[in-house]
Amino acid sequence: FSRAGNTTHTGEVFSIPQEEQLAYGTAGFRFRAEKLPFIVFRCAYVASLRARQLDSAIGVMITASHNPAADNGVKLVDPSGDMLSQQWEKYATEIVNATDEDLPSAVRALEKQMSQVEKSRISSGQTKNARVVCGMDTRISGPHLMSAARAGSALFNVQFVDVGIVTTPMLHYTVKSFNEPEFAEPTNQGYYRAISSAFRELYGITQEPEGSRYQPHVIVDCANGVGAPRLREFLEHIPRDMLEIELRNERGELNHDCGADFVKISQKMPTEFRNSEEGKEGKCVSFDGDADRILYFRGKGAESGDSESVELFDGDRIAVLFAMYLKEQLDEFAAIKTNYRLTMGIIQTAYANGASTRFIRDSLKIETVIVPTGVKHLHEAASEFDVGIYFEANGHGTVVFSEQFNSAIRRAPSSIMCIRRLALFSRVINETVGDAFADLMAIEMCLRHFGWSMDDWNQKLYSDVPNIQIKVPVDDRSIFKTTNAEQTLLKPDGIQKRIDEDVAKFKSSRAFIRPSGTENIVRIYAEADTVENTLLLGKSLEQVVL
Ligand code: 16G
Ligand code: ZN
Repeated sequence: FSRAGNTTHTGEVFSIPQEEQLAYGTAGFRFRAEKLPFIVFRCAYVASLRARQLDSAIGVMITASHNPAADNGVKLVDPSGDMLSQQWEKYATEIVNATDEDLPSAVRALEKQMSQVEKSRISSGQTKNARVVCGMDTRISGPHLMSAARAGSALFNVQFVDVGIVTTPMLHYTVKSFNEPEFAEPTNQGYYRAISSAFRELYGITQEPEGSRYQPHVIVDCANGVGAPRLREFLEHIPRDMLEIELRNERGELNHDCGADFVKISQKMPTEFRNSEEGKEGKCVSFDGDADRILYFRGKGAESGDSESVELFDGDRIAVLFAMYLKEQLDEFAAIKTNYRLTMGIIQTAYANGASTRFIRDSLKIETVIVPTGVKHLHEAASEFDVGIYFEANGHGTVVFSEQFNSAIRRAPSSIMCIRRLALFSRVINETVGDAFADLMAIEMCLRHFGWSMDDWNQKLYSDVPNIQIKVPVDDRSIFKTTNAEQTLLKPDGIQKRIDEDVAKFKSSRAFIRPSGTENIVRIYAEADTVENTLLLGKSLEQVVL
């Protein structure tokens, strides 16, 4: 696991050249698996440094989510269970890019930044809670990378906890549980028990309204990933008469022809759902490879003339469902406890369907905030509210609750129904990060509460406006600079003006162009009043960047 600098014939050592530098991106480090052992080793090393500094558990997750099976990646998790702080993303980048020769000085520079308290804790050996907690998805490269992580964290003598094959949100939850023992037991069973017991209790106090059309039956596309084995275990805690869940795509090739990313981008049925009657009529759900994303869908049916196309119930529609349920409870609460005011907001990105944003603002009268792509931006903005709901249209999202919410609701034992509902809902949800299992349970509970079928969930809110996404390969995406939460291009000069002119030609239209954070492409997003106009707008914008 070493990375020597380039040596000249005189024996002088150079650092890693700029073009070979690796950066901790929105998804951590992600590459073809062969490239990763060294990177994972160094990341675990960074994690152990941080664990020792804070005398806490730090997480290392080995996954490449929805990417192909031959890829892998690594992300670090902060002690609270949240994603790594931005400051430490920078440190991780520096340590991963240091040559073996440069490493000691890179570490010294980092240690210089530590506070006196942290230094004295380390020198007095007060590091008994320092742990690196490491999990992996089902990729075959996982076990080897796990051993690289073990070796990396051994350098600082920090305990290493191998939690094996888990979903990304389970790892986040376990890290939080190590650091806050009252939260849950830091094991898979601890996670299953905490979420399922809140679900069962909430089920017990949820009445279906008269004339309910709710169906407690769901078919899940597991993307042939870690969602499959862990969901089977989780479901042992959920009685089948409360919710019946069938699993598909459990053992084939990871993310191939299935999974939330495939369904979202292709808008097609995943494999094992095609030609199935239930797939067409029923309530279907798709996870991604590490089960931190969830989408609902159903077949459009034979009458649409296209038996493979799906109707999507995306992250926006899920966010609106949560918002309606939580708002109803919060309004009731406000009527009783007039001395408390709990705020609620919904965080979206530029990709949110315009119809959803209009519905939230105009009909629900809830504040919306648009932030740049990437979960950390959404999570941070959501934390400004007492109840902060965030979702990317691609299905990554959750709800976060403030300290004020905790004291008014969670720590206030109460027989008042709205308070119990809020308290239990907040325990079904995994606040640390978007979680397909927890979101699934929370969504089903909201649908049951409203007595809604898929038709109801679709028709009672808003109709998605037609939209399109186009990828355009470019030589250098770094020349594209955006502002206004990625909705306006500042550079290259003149492009934004052409976008504005094109957009003005169509009704109810909206469009933006942004550089991808994960691939060397720019992405075009366009919306307009009809499918044809959306295609026309998308095509004309393609000409702008080509
Ligand atoms: C990363 C982000 C995801 C975002 C995607 C956008 C996290 C954990 N993941 O996968 O939220 O939707 O990047 O990719 O933040 P893009 O920049 O290529 O459009
Ligand atoms: Zn994922």
